[in-house]
Amino acid sequence: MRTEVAIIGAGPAGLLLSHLLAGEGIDSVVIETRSREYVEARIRAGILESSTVALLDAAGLGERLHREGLEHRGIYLQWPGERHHLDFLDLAGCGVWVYGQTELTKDLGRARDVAGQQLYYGVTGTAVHDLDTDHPYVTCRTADGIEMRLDAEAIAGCDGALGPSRAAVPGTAKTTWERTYPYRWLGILADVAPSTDQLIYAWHPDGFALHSMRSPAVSRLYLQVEPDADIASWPDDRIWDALATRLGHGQDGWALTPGPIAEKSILPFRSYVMAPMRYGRLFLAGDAAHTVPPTGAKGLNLAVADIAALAPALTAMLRKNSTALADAYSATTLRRVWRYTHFSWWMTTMLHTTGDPFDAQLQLSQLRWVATSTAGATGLAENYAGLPVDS
Ligand code: RFL
Ligand code: PHB
Repeated sequence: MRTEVAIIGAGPAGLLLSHLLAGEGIDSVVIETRSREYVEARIRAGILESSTVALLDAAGLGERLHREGLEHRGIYLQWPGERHHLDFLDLAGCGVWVYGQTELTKDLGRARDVAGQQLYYGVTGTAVHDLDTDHPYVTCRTADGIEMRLDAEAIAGCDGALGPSRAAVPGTAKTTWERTYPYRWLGILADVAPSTDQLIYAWHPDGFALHSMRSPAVSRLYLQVEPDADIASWPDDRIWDALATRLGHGQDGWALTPGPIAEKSILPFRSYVMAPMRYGRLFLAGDAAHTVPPTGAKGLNLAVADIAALAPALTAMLRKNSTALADAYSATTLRRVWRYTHFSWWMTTMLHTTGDPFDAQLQLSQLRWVATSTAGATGLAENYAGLPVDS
């Protein structure tokens, strides 16, 4: 089979790329190792920056998001005895949107169906070939067991942190940076109305906690846990007790309402960047090229920002025979990647306890400054609510 762009991965990055390319009349084929049901049900990100929403609007993908998403002015930052509101709209001129990655993935999938996109779910054995030539190709086995060879002008590696694209770039052609953290998150989805109108990020001596949400009826909450924590040692009652303590149940009349837990899991937690984000005719985007810890709510937004740069670069390369944007893609994109890698690391190290009493005092001092100084609060707001997509 022949196409113009072979896209590996039907996560937000891969689906959005196929959508934007189709808008330019460029043909693509998307291959995905998981089933469509799995991809659309996978609970992950929940926060979209204004620039992400603006891009989705411009691409005709924002209708349900505006109808069902929740627009938030800011967040609460708290530590024992104190809760401060940071108003992003006042501080940085824009807010954020709560809209689950599951919903965005479904919207993208529907839009691709309407356009007649070729999407192959359930493929196995994906491999990329001849990347340093003008005729790269991808091979895999389809869900029906048919061996497929996909010849393309370019390959987009949108296959996340565990996909084959990263590994296909030879060690001599890339530099990687990595940071692991001595903790993980236990995340729950609960069928109960959120106990807050905006997200609460809480520092606590027992560990960090986050109160997020998905809708007026569904809450999403997280707890910092030991890196080797076992989900079996966290029965529902223990989770709700820890959340109540860390989020300040009873403080100034605030109450956390528990409810039935629909899903719980322990999440990976690390920073990773690979550069350049291109090798020959293979272009990497989203989690395939970089991973951030979720404390800054940046992963999905970064994936969208990568695609906002990659789609015009591939269009210019394939339609105008101009490689300037494609040649600049990695350097341009990595500026934002490093900004958000730093921001995610900064939020993470400010909010998670390490057991070291000196660290705790520094964190509390930093939190007080961020919450009470306009300069401090504006720095957090600009990074969290989002820098312009081309910065
Ligand atoms: P994805 O979503 O991982 O999609 C990659 C796809 O590639 C497929 N794949 C393959 N396909 C074909 N052949 C192969 N050999 C393949 N190997 C893998 C995979 O099955 C998958 O479908 O990457 P993409 O598109 O780059 O999107 C990135 C985002 O998913 C990710 O950054 C965010 O979810 C991160 N993230 C958050 N980001 C935010 O912006 N805001 C948040 O609030 C936020 N919260 C989160 C998060 C990530 C989390 N987890 C689980 C890591 C909360 C959590 C808990
Ligand atoms: C989420 O709602 O899943 C979420 C929100 C904010 C974060 C991380 C995850 O920083």
